[in-house]
Amino acid sequence: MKLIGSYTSPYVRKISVILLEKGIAFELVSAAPWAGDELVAAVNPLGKVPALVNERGESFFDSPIIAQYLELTYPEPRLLPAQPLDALRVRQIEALADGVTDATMAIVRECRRSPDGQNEEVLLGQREKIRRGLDALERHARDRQCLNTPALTLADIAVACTLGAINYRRIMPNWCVDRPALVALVERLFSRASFARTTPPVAAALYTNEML
Ligand SMILES: N[C@@H](CCC(=O)N[C@@H](CS)C(=O)NCC(=O)O)C(=O)O
Repeated sequence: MKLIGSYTSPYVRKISVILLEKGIAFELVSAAPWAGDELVAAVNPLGKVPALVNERGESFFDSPIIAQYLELTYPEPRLLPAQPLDALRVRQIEALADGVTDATMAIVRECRRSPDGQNEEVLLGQREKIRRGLDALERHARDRQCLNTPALTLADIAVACTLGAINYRRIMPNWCVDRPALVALVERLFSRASFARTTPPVAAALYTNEML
């Protein structure tokens, strides 16, 4: 099993955490989508990471599809509830977390432009998505119905990777103000070996030209 990408990508980190939590052996094949890496295009025509290549050479992307593939092929430990509608609710939270990550990465990309070329409306619009998304996630973390449940789920993993990316890119340093349930959730998750082993390298943080 080969995972194409790097831990600077929160989507790649999400898949790595799932692989580690399920105890699946894999090789992380470092690839830079923004540098036009041919390997990325060869396994994903969209030229994005993560992509997962299984033992038969079959590739899967985007990260929600890879997560579903791993859940179907390696069911234990379960990261989704057995009841299909409950599983869908967990995946809805995954989609919300991924959407907040998308907004975070859009800000990183915008801030890589020269100050004159940056679009203030784009920055404000993306920040608003992050603010609303995190408020919704805080409510879910307090409800403990689909997120922050006793059993680790895909929702927990996706949310922690999103918050890890916001911290790493220093997009919204005060996100934790008034969001105590999310703070407690990430503190708990970041102490797990799967998260400790997938921490992104410090050098690539902030608005650099390193891959996203
Ligand atoms: N929805 C995708 C997002 C993947 C994504 O945007 N990955 C970034 C790296 S963080 C990428 O490869 N971007 C290259 C590009 O957009 O050309 C997923 O969940 O896998």
